[in-house]
Amino acid sequence: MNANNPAQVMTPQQFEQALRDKGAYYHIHHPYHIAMHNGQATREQIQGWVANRFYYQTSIPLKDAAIMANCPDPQTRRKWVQRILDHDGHGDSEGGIEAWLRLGEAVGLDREVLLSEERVLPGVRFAVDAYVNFARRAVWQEAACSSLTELFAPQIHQSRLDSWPQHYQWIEAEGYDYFRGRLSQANRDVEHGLQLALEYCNTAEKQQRMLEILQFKLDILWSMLDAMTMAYELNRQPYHSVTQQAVWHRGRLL
Ligand code: AHQ
Repeated sequence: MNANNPAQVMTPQQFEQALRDKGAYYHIHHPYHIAMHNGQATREQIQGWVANRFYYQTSIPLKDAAIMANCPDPQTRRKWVQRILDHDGHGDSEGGIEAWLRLGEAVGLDREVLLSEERVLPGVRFAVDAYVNFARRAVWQEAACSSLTELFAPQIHQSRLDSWPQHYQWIEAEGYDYFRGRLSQANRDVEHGLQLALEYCNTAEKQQRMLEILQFKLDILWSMLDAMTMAYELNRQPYHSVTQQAVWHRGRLL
């Protein structure tokens, strides 16, 4: 069995299993997510999560556009463009960013609070910007396959739909539209992403590097929740020892 021997190339089945095994480090296992799932999150912790994750959501189309800008293959681009449309909207479909703004309103945050990015913590911004900048600079196949954390996403969206409505009666039901929409979109994304990964990673070196890239993306998702834990659970937001004001930078500088 060469799945555990980095020097030898894995079969596509073994490589897919090695990618799926990375699910052990998915942010569904982060204490912040577990607390939200178990109904132990406060209104402030939920609002903080929604406002910070909005920065991730609005960065996804920039990430996907960067991948398209680096991809010379029309067949791939015509599929990948759907990801941008899923978020930005198209025709009479409002898109995921608009749906997330409605999630914001459902948890008691005005659209302007999300759009202003005033609540975005530095650690969240740095993690998300690392993802966008990786996509701008990386070989397009590597950037495309870094989206494969979505192998584990349908489960996390479903877990919210299964638990939040009963735990958080104060959240308006319209807010859950985003998670419902992602169930099918994530599955479609993964089908394409997995096909790209299995085609592109045809050597042991490429397979090991792709596993490292997937870990990088898992680290991004985990680190976002670490920043939120510091701020909203431990009350140690940046500069808390100097001021209770939110003095960190807000602009998208990169
Ligand atoms: O809502 C999410 C989303 O639109 C995307 C796009 C995709 C990518 O291109 O990296 N990843 C992703 C994810 C979304 N939601 C996260 C969540 O926990 O709600 C999960 C995340 C992912 O697994 O990468």
